[in-house]
Parts: sequence; C-alpha cells; structure tokens
Amino acid sequence: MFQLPDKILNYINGQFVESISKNYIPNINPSIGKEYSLTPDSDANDVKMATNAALDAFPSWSTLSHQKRYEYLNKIADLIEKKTDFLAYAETVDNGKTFKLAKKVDIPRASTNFRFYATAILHYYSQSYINENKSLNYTYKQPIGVAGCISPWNLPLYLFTWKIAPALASGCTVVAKPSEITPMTAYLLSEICIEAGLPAGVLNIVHGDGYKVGQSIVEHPKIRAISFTGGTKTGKSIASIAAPMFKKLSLELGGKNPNIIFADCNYDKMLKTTIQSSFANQGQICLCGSRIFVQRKLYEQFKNDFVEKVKDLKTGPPLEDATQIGAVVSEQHMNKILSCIELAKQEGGNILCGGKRKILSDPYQDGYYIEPTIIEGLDYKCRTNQEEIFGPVVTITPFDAEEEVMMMANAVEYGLSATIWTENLNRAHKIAHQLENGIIWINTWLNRDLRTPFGGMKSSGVGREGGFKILDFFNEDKNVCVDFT
Ligand code: TXE
Repeated sequence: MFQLPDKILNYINGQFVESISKNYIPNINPSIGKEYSLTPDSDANDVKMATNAALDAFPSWSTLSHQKRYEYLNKIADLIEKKTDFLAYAETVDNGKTFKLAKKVDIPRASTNFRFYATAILHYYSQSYINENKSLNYTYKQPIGVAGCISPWNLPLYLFTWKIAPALASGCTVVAKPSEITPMTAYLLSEICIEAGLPAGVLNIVHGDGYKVGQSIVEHPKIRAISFTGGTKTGKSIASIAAPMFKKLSLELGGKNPNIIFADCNYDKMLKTTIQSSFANQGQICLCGSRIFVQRKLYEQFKNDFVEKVKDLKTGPPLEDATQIGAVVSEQHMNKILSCIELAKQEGGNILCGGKRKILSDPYQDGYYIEPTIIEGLDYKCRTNQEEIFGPVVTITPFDAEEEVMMMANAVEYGLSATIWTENLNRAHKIAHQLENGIIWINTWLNRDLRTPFGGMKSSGVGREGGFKILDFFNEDKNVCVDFT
C-alpha cells in the first residue's frame, strides 16, 4: 500500500524541525495495537518559536490580496485531492476508521474545507451606513492576528482543516495542534503546504500533548483567538485560561444527541440512516445520535429490525473493504467505552447486541475493536443516558407523547445536534424550535451545507463555525465613521 514516516516533525517557519527537547512520543496504530511512528513531544518553547514565526509572517499575509490568498488555499485543496488515497490510508492507520470512510468522507471534506474558504473570502462583505447625508459608517474587517487552532482525534484532517482554512483565508496566521493520538495527516498537510509554496510562518504545526502544547497555545499572550474542538472538560479548562485574557473563543465540544423517531416516519429511510447516525466512525462523531427515542407503537418493530441489521455489521480490519466497523482510536478510549457498557448494565440496561471487545485473528488480535452495542431499558436520567460515551454504543427508549420525548431529549447538559423522523412537518418544525440543540436534522443526518452556522448550545460549546460566521470570528469588526457635512 503506502509507506508512512516512522518519525514526524514540527512544521515551524516553513521548515521541518524536531521539538527543542528532541523527545518523542509513540504513535500507535489502533487496528493492531502497536507503535508505528514517533511524534515530537513538544512544549511551551516550541509554541513560543512557532508563535514568533506566525507573528513575523502576519504583516505580509494579512495584507495579501484576497485573490492571492484564494490561490494558495485552492492549491492546497488541489494537492489534498490529488493525494486522497495516500491521505485516506494514513488516516485509517492513525485513527482506526475504515479506509472506505476516510476516502469517501474525511479526505474529500479536508479538500473542500480549503476550497470553500478559498472562495468564501472572495465573497466576504461588510456593512456600511449613510446617515442623513452627514456621515458614512463602514465596518472594516481586520484579521485578528495569530490564531490558535486545536483539534481532536475523531476526524483528524477533516476538523484540523475546518479550523485552519478559514483562519488563513481571513488573513490570520496560525499556530495549530492536532491531537497527539492522530497526528499523521496533519504532518502530511505540512508537506502539502510546502509543496503549495505557502509562505513561511503562515501556518505552523506543533505536535505534542494537550497540556504541554495545547495549553501553551491557549496561554500565549500573542495568540489572540482560540478555535478548539474536543471534550467539554477540556473546553472548560481552555475557557478558564482564555476568558481573563480576553481572547476570542470558538469551542465545539461534546454531545449526547437525541434521535427522535415517530411512528409516521419514512421507515426504511429512517432505519438505514439510524444505523449510520449510530455507528459511523465507530460512533466517534460528536454528531452521532446516541440516544434513540422511538414512539411506542413502532418500538418493538424498530427494536427487532435495528438489532438484526446491527448484528450484521462487520467489525474488522479497517483496510479491508468488507469492514463497516473499524477499530476505536486508542486502548484508553476502548477501555473507557467498555467501562461505560459495564455501567449501563449496573444501571439496569439490557444489552440487545454487542457489549464487548472483539478479538480478531492475527495480526489484528491486539487491535481495539468493540462490537456495535444497543442497550434498552434505561431511565432517561441515568448516567449512561446523560454522559458522552463517544463509541459504538446507543440506547433505545420508547415514548408516547411529544411533550414526553421533548422533555427527555432536552434533559441533558449537552445541546449539539438532534434528528427528528416524522412525515408530519408541522410537528417537525415545532419540535425543532423547542429542542435545545444547535443543529437539527429532519428526516436526514449529517446533511452538511458549509454555509450554515455549525455548533452547539449548553455544554456543547460557544460560538459557531461555518460560512461567514467563522470568518467573522477570525476578524475584528472596526467601525469607521467619516463626516461629510
Ligand atoms: O479530547 P480532548 P479527546 C469528546 C469525547 C472524548 C472526549 C475526550 O467524549 O472522549 O472529548 O477526547 C488538546 N488545553 N470528544 O481526548 O482531550 C488535545 O491534545 C489545550 C468530542 O480527543 O479534548 C487534542 O488536540 N488543549 C469532540 C484536543 O485538545 C488541550 C471530538 C482534543 O483533546 C488540553 C473528540 C488543554 N488542557 C472528543 N487538553 C467533538 N466535539 O467532536 C487536551 N488538549
């Protein structure tokens, strides 16, 4: 197949460099549970060096024409597209997701992220006001400076580029950190940036752990905006540091998303999509619908059909074409998910299928595989139905009236996304307006238009990514008033 580097480097000031400490952390391939590469174990000193490079590059990058910035980002999109198979292979080895999914979703979306923001900046506009022929007010969009972009391990290149592309398009320069659990495609992106001729210091990628590198980015006084996707607990820690420094914050955090199914739904489409929304990427997508609520008269039929189809899903080596459920991202995460399943049993849950680690044959016997798991019979208030599991685990719960399912759906600290299945569109819109979620899908799931605001409410985050919203985030609005009496 392809050859991946057995050691990756930081990308600072247009160069590949070791961390100053010259230490490395092992990078594990979750499909076989073995080390396959080394990642720089960077710290605050590397972040300082990267930030200085970004500061030096800011004056010329931020005053480059939109057309010129378009050309750089578009070139990067072209190169990602050209290397789709290699990048998909790298993502599969690093994350454990199926090659099919990486090739069909992750890598094409990474290219689209750059393409979308390359063109968005050409259409970005601002307001102006003439008042009683005395004065003109106009909004000058000023790039904020050096932006910090910190991303998670579940959709590594997809979410890494989802932050970097708009930041660069806005005229910001960037200090970025991918998850230390899945750093490979971020490293390959830096090779692409060099090939695209991106000027030195515009994008700097510092590898390492959340505390020594991630927190150093958040703490650095010259990094004026933080765009973060990851766990709610980490989001709280970042906010507690950034808020008193008056930094701009974009936080896309965890979710515990309801999937609400009414008896009048388009049954076949609902069932097919619900399998996807439950187990895509081994359930490691913040938008997965992990709490499934089914109107009582449909419950038994749905339960039987859903369990039967999920039992047929093939859990196996991610590179094999027949595989539908790959490996979860790490041994630590596998053990977290297995402990959540044990908790569900203690809380009175009935495991309808899955529920345990799957041991594959050699050479995959040490890989991190969990069978897709469906649990019924739990109270909506129990921990299993309140806490984010972030694995191939869903609960199913019957309901009678709309008021009851609305109450249960909203009875969590999270508010990221929700799915509603019904052919009664009056009911769908009424429920959509009452759900405490930032993203609502009606009779569909993960149906994305990049122009739309993306993000959650409550403990699912602060701010919105997507469209011009994120360009506003990376810019300061300056109002200029001209008197012409
Ligand atoms: O996220 P973390 P992880 C949820 C999911 C998962 C949990 C933890 O429940 O189990 O979050 O996942 C960096 N200051 N989601 O461990 O720890 C870290 O190095 C600054 C939902 O991936 O939040 C990584 O680059 N940075 C989420 C990034 O933050 C810090 C997707 C995310 O790490 C830091 C992934 C700190 N103190 C997990 N600590 C979603 N909403 O999509 C860590 N980091």
